[in-house]
Order: sequence, then structure tokens, then C-alpha cells
Amino acid sequence: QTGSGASSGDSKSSDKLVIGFSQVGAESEWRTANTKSMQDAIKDAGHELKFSDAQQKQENQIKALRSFIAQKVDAIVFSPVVETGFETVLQEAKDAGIPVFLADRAVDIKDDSLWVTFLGSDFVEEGRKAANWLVEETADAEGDVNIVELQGTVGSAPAIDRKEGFEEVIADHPNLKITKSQTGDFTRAKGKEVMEAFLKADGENIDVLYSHNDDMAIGAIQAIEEYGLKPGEDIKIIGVDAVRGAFEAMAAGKMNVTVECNPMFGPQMVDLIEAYLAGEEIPKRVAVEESMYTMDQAEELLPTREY
Ligand code: GYE
Repeated sequence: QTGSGASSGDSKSSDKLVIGFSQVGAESEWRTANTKSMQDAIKDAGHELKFSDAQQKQENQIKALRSFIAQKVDAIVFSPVVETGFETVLQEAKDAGIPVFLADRAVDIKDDSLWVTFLGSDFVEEGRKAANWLVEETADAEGDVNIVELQGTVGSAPAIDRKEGFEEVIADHPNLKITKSQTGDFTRAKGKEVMEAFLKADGENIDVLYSHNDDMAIGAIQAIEEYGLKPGEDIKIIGVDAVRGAFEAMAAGKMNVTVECNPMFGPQMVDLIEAYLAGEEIPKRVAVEESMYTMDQAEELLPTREY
């Protein structure tokens, strides 16, 4: 199978491609870095990009995908806001012979013929890494460790999976307790707002914040300071993404750890699209490589961070 689509002619796949990219939004530092990585990679490869920002709304994504199909693009890159509800539109893309490449977030859809591959991080593993850090950090703790959780966007793969991985690990440590958990929609503003509510309800009893991304953690850090406590000391802060803002907060002693989720996979995605359209076989799941970083490494690594 060449995958170049019945309607798009013969040797197009080796030349300039038109690629439609339906992005989640611009909710976090991670997201803006990811958008730039994709834009740069597509441009550098000499292809044309049609970009659509969904502003974290599923209905906007469905419209964008339909518009890409109508424009007969050669390939669609799709970062789904949430996991469910995309069957119909993905079937329409398939019927039109347009290959869909899932970027960053997965879908929860049985028929895996509706996309070519999923390139993204292992969010469950990220949740486990965050919890494993906490298990070690609190090894000598006497009594309960009260954790508040800022969840990502409701129904999104990273929110579901980061919660799952974290809970899986702390289940073996009954003194580690999630006392409050709410969505902050992956944004700083919402992270701050929800943390304010957590503090108001239970301020002195919060030992740890587990935030599904760094931006919400950074918002929460502000709330904690305004409340009169020391983030990083009075309340330990765990984030995910490893964006520049997290390194700055760690270097200032206000954040303890961030689990890396690497958004710079634009070149890897373009390679996959080109390979597929050239008739090569592509694995159904491709992982992005990543690590994790602590406060004591922040100053040294900050200048080397790409995002
Ligand atoms: O962690 C968060 C962003 O889907 C991995 O989305 C991505 C997540 C990322 O808003 O900052």
C-alpha cells in the first residue's frame, strides 16, 4: 500500500506534501513547543502545513479534520483533545484515503485501522515515575503524607494515564494518600485557581502537590506563596513535562521534580509520514524518549533545555 490516497495521484508522496495538523490548543509551554517543533519540521522538509488550533475543544477538532478531508490533504497529523468520540470523522478520513497520524495523545477506539501510527509518550509510565520519586522522598516519613492532585484536561489521555500510573505505585504505600483531586485543564490560571481552593479547604495539611503538568504546578506555586507557605519545602511539588518554567522554579528551590515529556518530535513525525507514503511499513506505536530531573540538577541543565 502506498497510502498516498486514491485521489491524490501517483508520485506525490516523494515530493512536496500537504499536511494538515489538528493541534489541541496553546494551553501550556509544552504545547507551544510541540507546535513549533511540528511547524519547523514540516517546513524544513519542504512540505506545506495546514494548521488548526482547537482551543482544547473537541468540536473544533472534528471541524478541522473535516476541512482537511475536504481539501484532500496528503496526510493528517492529529493530537486528540480527548480519547473518545472521533470514530465517525476518522472513518471519513479513511474512506477518503487520507492517512491519519496520531501525535502526542492516543484515542480510545477499537478499530485501529483508523490511524497509521501513534507517536507519543508513555503517560502511565510518567505517572509511575512521579510516584516512585515520592515513595523514595517520603521513605522516612512518619504518618500520612497528604497529596493533592491537579489533573489535566478531563477525558484526555495524559490526564487519565498520569493518574493511573501514579495511583498504581502509591497503592502499595498506604500512608501516601490523595486527599483532593481536581482538573486544572493543563493551564497556569486554572492550576492557580484550583490550588487556591485546595489551600482554603485544607492548607496546613497538604504535604505534596502532584500536578499532571508543569504549567498547573507553576500556577499552584503562586497560590501557595500567596497563601504564605513555601512551595518546594512546606509543600513538595511534582510536575510533568520538564519545560523551562519548571527548571526555573526548581533552580529557585520552589519545585522539587519534573518528569520529562518531550514535545520535540516534529522531525520524527515527518519521517514517519514520508516513510509511510513511500510504502514502508510503520509500527503502530512509536515512543518518544525521555527522562526525569530534580531540583539539584536544574541550574546546570537549564541552559541546555530546548523547551
Ligand atoms: O503534558 C501538557 C499539555 O498531551 C503530553 O498536554 C501532552 C500534555 C502536556 O497541555 O502540558
